[in-house]
Amino acid sequence: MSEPQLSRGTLAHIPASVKTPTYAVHPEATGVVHLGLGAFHRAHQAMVFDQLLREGDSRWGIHGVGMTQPGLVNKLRAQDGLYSVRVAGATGVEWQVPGALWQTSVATTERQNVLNAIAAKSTRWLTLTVTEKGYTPALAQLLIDGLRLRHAAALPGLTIASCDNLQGNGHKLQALIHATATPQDAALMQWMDAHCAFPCSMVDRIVPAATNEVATAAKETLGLKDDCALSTETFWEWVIEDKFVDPADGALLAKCGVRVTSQVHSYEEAKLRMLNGSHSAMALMGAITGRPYIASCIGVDHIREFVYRLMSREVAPHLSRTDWADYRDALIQRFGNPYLKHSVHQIAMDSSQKIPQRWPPSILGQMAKGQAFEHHALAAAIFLRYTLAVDEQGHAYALNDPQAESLLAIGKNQVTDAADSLKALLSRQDLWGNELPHNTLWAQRVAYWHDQVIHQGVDATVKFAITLDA
Ligand code: CS2
Repeated sequence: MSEPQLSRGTLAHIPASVKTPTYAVHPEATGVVHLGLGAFHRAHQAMVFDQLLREGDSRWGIHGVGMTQPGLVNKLRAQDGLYSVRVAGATGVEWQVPGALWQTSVATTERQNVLNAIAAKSTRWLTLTVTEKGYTPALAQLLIDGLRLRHAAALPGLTIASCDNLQGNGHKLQALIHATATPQDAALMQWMDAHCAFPCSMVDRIVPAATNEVATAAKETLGLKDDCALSTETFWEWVIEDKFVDPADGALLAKCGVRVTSQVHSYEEAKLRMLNGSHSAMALMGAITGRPYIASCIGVDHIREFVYRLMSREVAPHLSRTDWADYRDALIQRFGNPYLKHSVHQIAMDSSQKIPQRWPPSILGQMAKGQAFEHHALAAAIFLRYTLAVDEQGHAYALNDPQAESLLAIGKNQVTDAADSLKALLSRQDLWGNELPHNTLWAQRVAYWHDQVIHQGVDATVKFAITLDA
């Protein structure tokens, strides 16, 4: 006999200690189309929408769209859109099965389903977590085609909330749609600007990719097999600009703990530079030194001190968020959460798309004030070392990045010809912006640290860096 598996039909077998959905499901009347059905959405926004559904507001069921891979969508379909989430932190461990995912599609193979969902009468919101590299004309075209159907049917506009780790994500998405639209779309664009809202938003929760360990723990806890189980931390934050097609949505979200404000910018910049900036630095260090998880990196005294100094000395002075010291201390705690097996290679993935948001604003801020930027210069040197694609023990790893080919070409001779590699890396405006590639002091400091990293190794160099009064 096959093992009993999580589904709507087996929900009743789950122990009462696990929070399960209690509301009716209406797959034909989803209110939210979500693009990018990764772990993050399922353990963050889908849980906020689950809360709204629990409170009796049936307009928040999700039509979840996997952008390319049918694998996960198939697994979710086999479980009627259900999956369990282990929420773990200093206060303990809880399990929950959110029930907001009512429909699923795959954008590449079921494009028409996605367009129909965007143009469905019940749809009110469209949310996106398609990752930094997902902001392509193909994404914009999908939205244009869906909105065209919606416009033709004389339906109301949508609140379209980009939730990716990009500064000003709402503006970026709206601009991308405009840049992709053709002159024939002029009337549609006018309607979109007048009737749809593009709030900027900052989302935060550490949600590692699913692991076998979580699947095993889920089975023990639920008494059912769950092929889509996730693990996350207790902390979550969603800050969204007060800009909705239906203004009443702001109060509804706020009641669930979402911060609705006109000041998203300060939360975005703090999160991208403090959390994500430290994440990228640690992930690259971990990849090179052979430490598999973020918790294994922050658990090392000199790495923790490096991250503390990076945030305090080089990031914080340029933030508009004034409670940064508490934010920093909370982040260091969160990074150490032993339940989160957050792979350094998962975070190092797509570094070419992530670093531009995470590091250059702080480096430029320090330069403008005549202050040192040694920690970021060392992080940049470590990034170059990472492109060697082999760790300090000699184990090769893959560079999973849309720029992998060019990065590997830049990095391969860095031990024998460091100057050439440094020049090729630091001249790239796609990584560093317009100013840094022309800054000779920046180039000198990265070269200095790169030489240390190559000859002394990452750990010895980081240990040395934290003794400097920079
Ligand atoms: C991470 C983020 O993978 C990454 O690049 O830095 O996914 C991070 O875990 C989230 O932004 C936390 O909210």
